[in-house]
Amino acid sequence: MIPSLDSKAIEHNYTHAKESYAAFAVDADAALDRLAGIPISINCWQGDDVGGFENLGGELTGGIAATGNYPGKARTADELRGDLSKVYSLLAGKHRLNLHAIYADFDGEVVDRDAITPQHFAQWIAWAKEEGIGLDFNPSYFSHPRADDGWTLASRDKGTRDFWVQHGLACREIAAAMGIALGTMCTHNVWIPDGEKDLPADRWTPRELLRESLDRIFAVNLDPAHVKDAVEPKLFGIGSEAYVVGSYDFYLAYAIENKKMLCLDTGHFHPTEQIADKLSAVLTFLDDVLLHVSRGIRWDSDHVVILGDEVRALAEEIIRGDATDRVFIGLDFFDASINRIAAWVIGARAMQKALLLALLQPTGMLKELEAADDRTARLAIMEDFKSMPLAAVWDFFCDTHGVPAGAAWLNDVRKYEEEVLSKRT
Ligand code: RNT
Ligand code: ZN
Repeated sequence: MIPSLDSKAIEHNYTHAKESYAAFAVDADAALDRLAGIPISINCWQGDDVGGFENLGGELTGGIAATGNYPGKARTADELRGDLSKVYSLLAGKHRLNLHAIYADFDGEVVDRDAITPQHFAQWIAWAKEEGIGLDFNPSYFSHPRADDGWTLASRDKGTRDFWVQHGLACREIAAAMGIALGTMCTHNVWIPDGEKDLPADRWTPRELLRESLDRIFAVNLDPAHVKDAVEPKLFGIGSEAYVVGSYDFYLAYAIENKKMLCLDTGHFHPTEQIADKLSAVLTFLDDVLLHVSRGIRWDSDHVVILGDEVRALAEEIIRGDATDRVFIGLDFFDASINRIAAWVIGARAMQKALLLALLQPTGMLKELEAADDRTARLAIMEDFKSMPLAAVWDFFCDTHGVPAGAAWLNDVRKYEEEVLSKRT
């Protein structure tokens, strides 16, 4: 059993921690109120290694990879929903679910990607209503015979492009239906794998084709209260090392010109490039941004998110820029080598902790020091706040929201593994 403090001890510790923060004019109660109101969109695809339920018999393609063979992955939509309910029960606050088109819940007849309708997501929508969570949505331009050569919206083949444009149109309708049914804006995020393994002779034509396909998909105006479109750039993928059609520059320009959201995935840039610095840059011109918080190790490996420098810097920028209503936070990782429920909980809690750390900083004081040219004190205080009693505040947050504090949530996950996951073969 993983130990944790009882509520009395947690409250006691919190009272003291609160005083430490108050000395710097940081209101810990207010920080917790704000934290509880920031939803994290949980990526459904961590639950089954980006498999989906179409049963096309193929493998995961598109230049992404889930490695590992930890037992117990979800085999059906019902199993995945069960697993996700467990996850939400271990997270403080109300969150969201990020679905991919390959998770359509076909009741009987399976249809191809260009023919999916909101009906195929009716069970997801009903379940989300019950859970009281919002949904986000992604078209799936991979793991499909029509994407086997690595080309979709930017394919030179008109038939292939038409098929995927149709998929895009279908997905926007589904996203809008989700937004309407649940009364909360659903993000619709376009990521395609199209690119070249080796030096292309023509970098221009595919980009013209992609622009044209995107224009066709976005031609229908939808109410932004229900759905907002995002485009997700990438530096490289497995098999598209030399050239990715939908690069950062391409999509940034497209998003600005077409008033779309930009989706920033922390694994999609040069390894030393930090996306925290990009928020204030792109949000000077764009209305909002979608995040795919991930963790790349040496490449876009999609490891489980942890409380590292990159995630902390990202949260700081969101809070310091007062941008919680302009930055939609989603997770994007898929690790098949550890318990998948635990992977979700670790990642989501790490994101929340990063936000809490940022909310507990004396941001006003730091900005004043900066304005007064006191960069010495700015650095000294920033550094000292790394070891302020975050854990005491975090435990209190969990405890008052009725979820296990510390790492004690793992006891629940182990029990679930024994009772549910281990029965899956
Ligand atoms: C791929 C992108 C994309 C996917 C998921 C499954 O590099 O990050 O967001 O990971 O949509
Ligand atoms: Zn992503």
